Amino acid sequence: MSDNKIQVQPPEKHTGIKLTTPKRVAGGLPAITSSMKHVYGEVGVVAGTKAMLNLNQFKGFDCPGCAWPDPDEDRSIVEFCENGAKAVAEEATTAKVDAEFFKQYSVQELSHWSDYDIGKSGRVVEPMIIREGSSHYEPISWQDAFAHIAKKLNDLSSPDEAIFYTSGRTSNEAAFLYQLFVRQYGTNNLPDCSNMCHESSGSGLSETVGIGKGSVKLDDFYKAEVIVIMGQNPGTNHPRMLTALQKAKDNGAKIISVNPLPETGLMKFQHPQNPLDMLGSGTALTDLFLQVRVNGDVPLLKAIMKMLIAKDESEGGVLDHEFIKEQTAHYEAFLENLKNEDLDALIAQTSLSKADIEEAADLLSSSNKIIVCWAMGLTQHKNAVDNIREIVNLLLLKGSIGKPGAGTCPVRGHSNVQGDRTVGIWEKLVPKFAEKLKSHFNFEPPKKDGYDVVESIKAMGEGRAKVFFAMGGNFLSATPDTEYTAKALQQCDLTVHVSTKLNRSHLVHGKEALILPCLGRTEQDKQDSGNQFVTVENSTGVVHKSQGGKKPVSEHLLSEPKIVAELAKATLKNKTTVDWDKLVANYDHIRDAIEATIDGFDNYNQRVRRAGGFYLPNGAREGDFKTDTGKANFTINEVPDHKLKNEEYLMMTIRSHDQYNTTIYGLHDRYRGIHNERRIILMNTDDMSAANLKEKDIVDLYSKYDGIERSAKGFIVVPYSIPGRCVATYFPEANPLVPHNHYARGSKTPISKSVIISIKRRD
Ligand SMILES: Nc1nc2c(c(=O)[nH]1)N[C@H]1C(S)=C(S)[C@@H](COP(=O)(O)OP(=O)(O)OC[C@H]3O[C@@H](n4cnc5c(=O)[nH]c(N)nc54)[C@H](O)[C@@H]3O)O[C@H]1N2
Ligand SMILES: Nc1nc2c(c(=O)[nH]1)N[C@H]1C(S)=C(S)[C@@H](COP(=O)(O)OP(=O)(O)OC[C@H]3O[C@@H](n4cnc5c(=O)[nH]c(N)nc54)[C@H](O)[C@@H]3O)O[C@H]1N2
Ligand SMILES: [Mo]
Repeated sequence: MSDNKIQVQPPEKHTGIKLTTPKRVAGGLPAITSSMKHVYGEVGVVAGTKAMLNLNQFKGFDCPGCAWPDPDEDRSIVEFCENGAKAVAEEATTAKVDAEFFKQYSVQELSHWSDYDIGKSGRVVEPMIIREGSSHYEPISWQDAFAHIAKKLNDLSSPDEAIFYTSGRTSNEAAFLYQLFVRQYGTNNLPDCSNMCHESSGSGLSETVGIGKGSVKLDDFYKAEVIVIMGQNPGTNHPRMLTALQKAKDNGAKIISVNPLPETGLMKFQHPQNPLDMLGSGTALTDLFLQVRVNGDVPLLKAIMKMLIAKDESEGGVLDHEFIKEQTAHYEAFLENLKNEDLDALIAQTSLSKADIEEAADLLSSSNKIIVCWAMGLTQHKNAVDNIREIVNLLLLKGSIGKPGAGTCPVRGHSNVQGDRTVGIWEKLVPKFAEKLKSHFNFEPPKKDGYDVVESIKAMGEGRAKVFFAMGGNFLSATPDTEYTAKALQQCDLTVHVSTKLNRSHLVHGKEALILPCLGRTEQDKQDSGNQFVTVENSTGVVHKSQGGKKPVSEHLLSEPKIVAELAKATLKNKTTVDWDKLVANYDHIRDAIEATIDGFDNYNQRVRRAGGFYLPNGAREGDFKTDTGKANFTINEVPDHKLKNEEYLMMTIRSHDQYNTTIYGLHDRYRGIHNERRIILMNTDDMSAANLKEKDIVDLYSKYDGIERSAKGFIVVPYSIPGRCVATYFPEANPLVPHNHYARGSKTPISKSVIISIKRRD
C-alpha cells in the first residue's frame, strides 16, 4: 500500500524506457495501425468502424481532437487522423467508472495511479459526491447534486467567491448557457483553457489587426507561396493539417519550419488514407528548417525583417510600400527601432547561422502571399504577445494579410476553444455584449472583470474563492505550479467537475467534491423536443454542426446544456429572468439567443444546417482592421534576455504523440523514438557531456522563481537534436516546475515553454 498522502503530481514511477531513432516520415501505415489499435481496443470492431465513419462528416460529429478546419466541400469518406481516432476511442470506451469502482478504490489510492491508468478506468456513468472527511466518492441523485451545489453557491458572501472554469470542448450552446448562468448568478469569474493556450494570440492580434482570431481560410493554404510554421508540431497535434500542407506544396508553396526540434511531421509526410502515397517515401514538407533556440523567435523575425528591408533598399520590390502606406500605422517608429538593432547580435540570439536566416529572407522576399502558422511554441513565454506582434510586423511589411493566400493562422487546440470565446466565455465582459445580454434577458450583468486562470489559482490559494466549478478539463494538471494549485483547490469548500472521464482534478479536491458525468461528442443527445445537435467553431472561424449517433454509455448522463440549465434553476430559482427549460428543450432556442446577442450569427439555425456550416465575419480577412488607429498597427518588441547561469537551462514542456493534453492515451512518442516512458528530458549531447550526464541517467529538476524552489523528480535523460542550453519535458509531468505567478505580459499565459531550470543527477 502506498503512503497515505494524496498524490497531486503524476507519481514518479518509471515504466521501462526504450529509445529508437526518431522517425523521418509521419503518417503512413504505422498511423493506420496505431489508430485501429486504439479504437478497436476500446470499443470493438463494429462500433469502432461506425464511430470513425461518422467523424468530421457533414452529418456526423466534430472530432474532439483538434480545431483544424475540415474542407468546405469534397470531404473524403474518412476525414480523420490517427490522433483523432485515439480521441474518439478515449471517449467511446466501454469501461465504466461507477459506484462499485469508487467503493473499491479510495481517492487516496487512485491518486497514486498514473495518469494513464486513471484515464483507462473508463467513463464516469453516474453523479458522485465525496463528503467532507470521507475517503471515497459515493453516488448522489442529480436532483440532490444540483440542490447541494446551489446551496453552497447561495451561501457564499459574494458571487465573486465562486470560479467557473471552461475547457475547450464545450459546444457553443453549452458555453453560451453557462456564461449566461454565471453572469445571472453575479460574477465574471470565467477562466478558460484559452488563458493557458492562445490568449497571447488573441491579445497580440486584437491590438495589431483588430481581431483576436486568425485571418486565413483553408483554401488560402492552396494559394500561398510561402507557409511559415512556427512553434507547432502538427504531425502530432494537428495531423490533418499535414494533408493541407501537402496539397499546398503540390501547388508550389514553400514551407519554412521554425522549431527547436526537427519534428517528424514537419519533415516528411505520407498520407495514411492515400494508397498511392503509401508506396513512395512520403512528401518532404519542409523546404527550410530553422532550428531556433527556445524563445529565439523575436530575434529571428527581426533579423529576417532587417534583411528584407536592406534588400528592398538596395534592389527594391521586396516590401509592399503601397499597403504599408495605405493600410498600416506606426511604420516609421517601427523602422527606426529595427534599424538600431544589431544584426549580428540578433543572429547570436537564435543559435542559427546567418546563411540559414538569409535563405529564409530570400524565400520571403520574392513572394507576396505568405501565411504564418503558429501554436504553443510561441504563445507560452513571458514575451509571447511580442512573438505574435512580431509575426504581424513581418506580414505587414509584405502586405500579406487581407488577401487570398496570405495571413495569420494561430492553429487552435481544443476543438471548440475558439467558439467558447466567441459566445462569451471570458473573464472580461465586453460592453456591447453586456448591453445585448441586458436587453435580451432583462438583467444587469456584472461589470467587474473576473479571474483568469492564474488569478483563479491565486484567489483560491489566498482563500478569496471558495467554490470551484469546471465545465470539462483537468484544472489541477493543466495549470502551472501543481503543488501550489493542489493546495489552492484543496482549500476550497466545494469543487465540482462536469466530466466525461476520471482525472486527477477529481482526486485532489475541495472539502467536498462532485463529479457530474456528461454526454460526449460521439453520443446521442435527446431533449424534450427530440434529438439535438450542437455547433462548434474551428480555427478558421467556420461554425458548423456536430451530432453524435452512439447510444450514451449510461442512461444517467446529462448533456452539458441540460446540466447548466438545471443548475441555473436550482441556484437562481425565481430570481432568474431566463426560461431555462425552454432553451434546453430545443437547442434551436439557444442558437436564437446567441443570434440575438452576438454579431455574425444571423440566421444561425438555417445557415448552420447547411453542409459545412458558415464563416463568421472577420475584418482582418477583408483588410478591414478594427483597431484603435483604424489601420493595422506595426509594433516595437524587445529581444528577450534570459540570462541563464552556468548550470541553468531553458525548458519547454511539450506534448508526446500519445496524449491529449492531460489525457494520456499511451506511453509512446513514436515519431521522436521514445517508448514506454513519459518522465524524460530531451538534452543536447554537448550539454550532457558538459554536465557529465549519460543517456538514461536519472535526474531531478528544479526551478527557482521568487525565492521558491520547485521540483519535479526522476526524469530520464534522452540525448536529442535540440539547441544548446535548451531542454524539453512532457506536460503535465513537468508542470510542478512552472511558476503560477510568471506569465506572458499582456495575456497572462503561464510560461510553460520557457522555464529556467537546473538539473541534478541522482547518485
Ligand atoms: N494529439 C493531440 N492533439 C492535440 C493536443 C494534444 O495534446 N494531443 N492538444 C491540443 C491543444 S489544446 C493545443 S493548444 C495544440 C497544441 O499544439 P502544439 O503547439 O503543436 O503543441 P506542443 O506539444 O505544446 O508543441 C509546441 C511545439 O513548439 C515547439 N516550441 C517550443 N518552444 C518553442 C519556441 O520558443 N520557439 C519555437 N519556434 N518553437 C517552440 C516545440 O518544439 C513543439 O514542436 O494541439 C491540440 N491538438
Ligand atoms: N506545462 C504545460 N501546461 C499546459 C500546456 C503546455 O503546453 N505545457 N498547454 C496548455 C493548453 S494549450 C491547454 S488547452 C490546457 C488544457 O487544459 P484542460 O482543457 O483543462 O485539460 P484537458 O487535459 O484537455 O482536459 C481533459 C479532461 O476533460 C474532460 N473531458 C473530455 N471531453 C469532455 C467533454 O466532452 N465534456 C466535458 N465536460 N468534459 C470532457 C475529461 O474528464 C478529461 O479528463 O493545458 C495547458 N497546460
Ligand atoms: Mo490548448
